[in-house]
Amino acid sequence: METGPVANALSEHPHRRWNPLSGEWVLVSPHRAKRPWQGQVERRPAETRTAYDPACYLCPGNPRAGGERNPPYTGTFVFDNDFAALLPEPPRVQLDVADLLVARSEPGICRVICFSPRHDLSLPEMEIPALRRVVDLWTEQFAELGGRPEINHVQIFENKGEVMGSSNPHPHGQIWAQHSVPVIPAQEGERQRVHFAQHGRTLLQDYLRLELDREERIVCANEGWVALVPFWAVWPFETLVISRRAAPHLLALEEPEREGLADLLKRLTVRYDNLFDVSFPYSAGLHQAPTDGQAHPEWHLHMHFLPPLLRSATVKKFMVGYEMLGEPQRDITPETSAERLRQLPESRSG
Ligand code: H2U
Ligand code: ZN
Repeated sequence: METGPVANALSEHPHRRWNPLSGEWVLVSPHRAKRPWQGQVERRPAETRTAYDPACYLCPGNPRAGGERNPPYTGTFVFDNDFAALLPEPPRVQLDVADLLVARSEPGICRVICFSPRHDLSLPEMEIPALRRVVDLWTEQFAELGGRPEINHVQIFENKGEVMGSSNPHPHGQIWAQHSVPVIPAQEGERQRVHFAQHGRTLLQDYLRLELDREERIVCANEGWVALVPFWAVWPFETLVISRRAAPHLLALEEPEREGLADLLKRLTVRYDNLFDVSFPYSAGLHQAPTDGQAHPEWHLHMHFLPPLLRSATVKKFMVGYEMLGEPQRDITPETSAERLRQLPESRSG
């Protein structure tokens, strides 16, 4: 644990923290968290949610916007996105003008995954066996899409809540699989490659050991997984879910680890819902090794939760001004956020 003047600086005074996964810095301004806040406190609204919505394009048996009809599915359900951002065979483009006008065609596949036939549930409201089916679906999709020769990266993610641009409350996520490794996983891959080459252990193995020693940023954990607020978190209640054992992707997980991921997802997302007593919005996603046919021992599978809420159900963090032009900044320290999340119950309140 950091002690003395260092601890004091980290909890009280402006400083920058290094993100070893991305290679970028974040500005932390703890003294600003002391400014007064007189906003209202909202309660979870009395919701009128039904298990089946005849107008929902994700509910079983319903027609989608693209014209197809969903089967009467009873577990999870996956389909090709009717409005896919990536297409399997786009016309080939290669533009290189004076190293200034540069473009490439990008083949890919976009899918939508329904977590449950129930329109009125979200991950924290689902039972662990149902969450386990979601983990299995992610694994199968990673294997299938990543197994295609033209696909080198599979991004599995969820946008939850209107503020995150989610188009429908029906529990669902997306998969974008493509030829190139996108910018953020590519940065993380490079940082992990350098660390592994120097130390012979994954970056997140070494980082997790430091966090388990210190305990101050851990939110919850089980035998296979740890959820913590990373030292370099940008979003107020950002968390990182790390496998205790270094595995490059879902396919390398053992049976108890798959079960453990379902358990940890439940416990973490229930805590989130209890934080401001609302269905807690976030973007979340898995980061895994590229599917380029290489072994990637440097890659350590993990999941990011990036939630925008700051002080209540309606006060959210904006990445504007200095953050658009300079670098990310936060007021409340990651240690304070972890402490708050840690103290919340893992059963649903309200
Ligand atoms: P978001 O809620 O994260 O936007 O994801 C929903 C996705 O579902 C979105 O990418 C797709 C949208 O293109 N979609 C279909 O493929 N078919 C539909 O009938 C409606 C929405
Ligand atoms: Zn629905």
